[in-house]
Amino acid sequence: MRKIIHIDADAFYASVEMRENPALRDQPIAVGGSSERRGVIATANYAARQFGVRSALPSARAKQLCPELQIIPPRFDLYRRISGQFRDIFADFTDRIEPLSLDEAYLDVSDSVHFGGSATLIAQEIRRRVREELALTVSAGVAPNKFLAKVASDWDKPDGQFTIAPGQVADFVYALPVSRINGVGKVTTEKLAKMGVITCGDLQDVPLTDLVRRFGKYGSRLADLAHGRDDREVKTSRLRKSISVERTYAQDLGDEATLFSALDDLLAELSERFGKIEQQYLPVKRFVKVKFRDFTQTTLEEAYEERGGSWLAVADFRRLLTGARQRKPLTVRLLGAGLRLEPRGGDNLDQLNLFQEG
Ligand code: DCP
Ligand code: MG
Repeated sequence: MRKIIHIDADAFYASVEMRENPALRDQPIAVGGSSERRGVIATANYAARQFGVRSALPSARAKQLCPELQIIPPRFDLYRRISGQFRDIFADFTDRIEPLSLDEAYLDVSDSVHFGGSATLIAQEIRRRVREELALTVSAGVAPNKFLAKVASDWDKPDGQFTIAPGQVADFVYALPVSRINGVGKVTTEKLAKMGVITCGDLQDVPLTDLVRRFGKYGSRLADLAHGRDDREVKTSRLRKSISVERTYAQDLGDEATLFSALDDLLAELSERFGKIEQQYLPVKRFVKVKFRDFTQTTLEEAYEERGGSWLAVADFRRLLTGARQRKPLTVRLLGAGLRLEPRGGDNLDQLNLFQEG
């Protein structure tokens, strides 16, 4: 029996823009192309969704639905970077990660030793860390397979979590509208409705031969899904390139003593997390990241000159932090510390290569 977690960030691009500019928090915003240039909406925050603003809607139409809507141009590099940070957090719990897009991934935690193997507690911890370290929210679904995990992550969105335990699968799918099956769009939903099929329970009653006749190969897949069966594996992703810990502070940090003590906390956590992967990865650089009061950020890094000694020597990181701070005379709202990594050679490398994206 597998334990699968599906993670999906809430209003991803829009939430990132709200994080970067808190003045946007309570206003309807969208990320997308400009309405003057016939752009479309990539996503909208929840305030804008109340007006019917949705992904793929022409921006001009979105402006009609919600005249106050602010449409922000996308910053893909930023979203990609954050996607990597999500991945770094997931990687502390399992190597078996399959990213579906920048804001979505499946995790197979069947063999995870964390939290006594409880996928629900792992998902909770992932969501807590994303909130604290990245100041964003993600929703999570926990289930015995990918299909149900994805349905579950959507169940309690935004900032929600929902578990479908193995013993609940039968009851859950029985009442589940077929329109919630990933891949069942408007056309298939209508086709099924004409056959009197609204829920997966209804779908279970349709003979397999009928489904295959009408939907071809997808018909037998539908029959499986109707029963909550899905044996697709989580296809694991590429190697990690860094490990880091960062925090956004409720109150800006100003004096050196406070900053150093915050850094100590980060290093303690970094050390614990690096310890779990130390056998597979060799640190090649250390870095410190600082985001100032004005939201500009800077990263200072240095290579390890000798590969030996302590990777996480406090004095080295303090020196980097002091250097990074000197770049601006402002207080600090976010602090991060991390290591750039290379896979170690030998057997471990071969093992890791098995997980590389094809
Ligand atoms: N996206 C896009 N065009 C689309 C759909 C999505 O450019 N038609 C982008 C913007 C989204 C991101 O992909 O922020 C993630 O897509 P999701 O479908 O997960 O949507 P959101 O994360 O924005 O919202 P939700 O809270 O519903 O997950
Ligand atoms: Mg999302």
